[in-house]
Amino acid sequence: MSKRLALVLVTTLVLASALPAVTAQDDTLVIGFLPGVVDPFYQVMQLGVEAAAEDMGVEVVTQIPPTWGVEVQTPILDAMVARGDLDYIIIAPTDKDQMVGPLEAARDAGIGVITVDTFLGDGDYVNGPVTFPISYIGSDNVEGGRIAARGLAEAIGGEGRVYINSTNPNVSSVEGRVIGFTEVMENEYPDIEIVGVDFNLDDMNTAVSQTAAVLERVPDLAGVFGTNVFSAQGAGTAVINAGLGGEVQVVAYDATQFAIEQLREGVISLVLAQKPFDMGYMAVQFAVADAAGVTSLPRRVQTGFAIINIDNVDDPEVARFIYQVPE
Ligand code: T6T
Repeated sequence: MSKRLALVLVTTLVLASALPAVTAQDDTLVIGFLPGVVDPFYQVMQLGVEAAAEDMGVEVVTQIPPTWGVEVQTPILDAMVARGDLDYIIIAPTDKDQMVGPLEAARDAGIGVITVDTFLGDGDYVNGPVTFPISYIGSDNVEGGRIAARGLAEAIGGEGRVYINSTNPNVSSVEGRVIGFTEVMENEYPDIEIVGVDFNLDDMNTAVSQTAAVLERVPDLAGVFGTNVFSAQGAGTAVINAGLGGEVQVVAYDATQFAIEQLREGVISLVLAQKPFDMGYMAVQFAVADAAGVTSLPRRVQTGFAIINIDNVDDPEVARFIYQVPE
């Protein structure tokens, strides 16, 4: 064999061995991850998404809105769709109706939609008004609201006036929590009155001032339900600022470091930890399975809770669900 022919052969072999790698890279699934806002809950969810992406060899493009709301989330979604390279999008829609149109556009662009934490329509993707998403993976928030109500009722001895601080109407997660909480108080605790619900638009400072105003207006307030990270943090802070820690009981949805510290201080009596890591991890698994042709994925997956109180907070089986976010 001439030197020249040998060189051509070697070069061809080297190129050929490089080819499969190039092809494999082209076939890599690309998944967009668009949570609701920067907060510890979604940061833990991101850890789940990234862990699954690594385990399954897919690429993830993450965009996290700086503030909560349709007007912030929609342009980010549109830009992600416009990239043209996404196969799936994992999203926590910030409104159950207003995000339907933008996500239908994503679906029409060939992107599979998986909703996590919050759902579209009524969350029934089989028989409900919205059926195009592949699945909803998240908490049963109505049940979570019921658990919060029973916890607060017990903490205040089954009687008194209570108040709810929440984020926005029309967000499936917090809306469900308020529904479940109200249902239990009305049906099971005739001696408990809900004095009102305020919406802080997911802003902690607003939650602080709203709760402070209610503490002024209702001097015998017995308890507060903070329906998410910033609501509970704001409600707890207002109670502490008013010097009422331990007198006005707080129940917190979401297991942040703040909630756990205040549980230890006796300001917060119950903390509901959701399972955001599971939501993120499973959503990536679902995308991979869908891409592989799996047709029997459940259209709704409930990820459950860890219910944390002062008696079990140090149990490692419970404490593992406290939201641990990278520094
Ligand atoms: O409570 C979570 C999430 O479930 C909700 O939809 C929005 O608020 C959080 O992200 C906590 O801040």
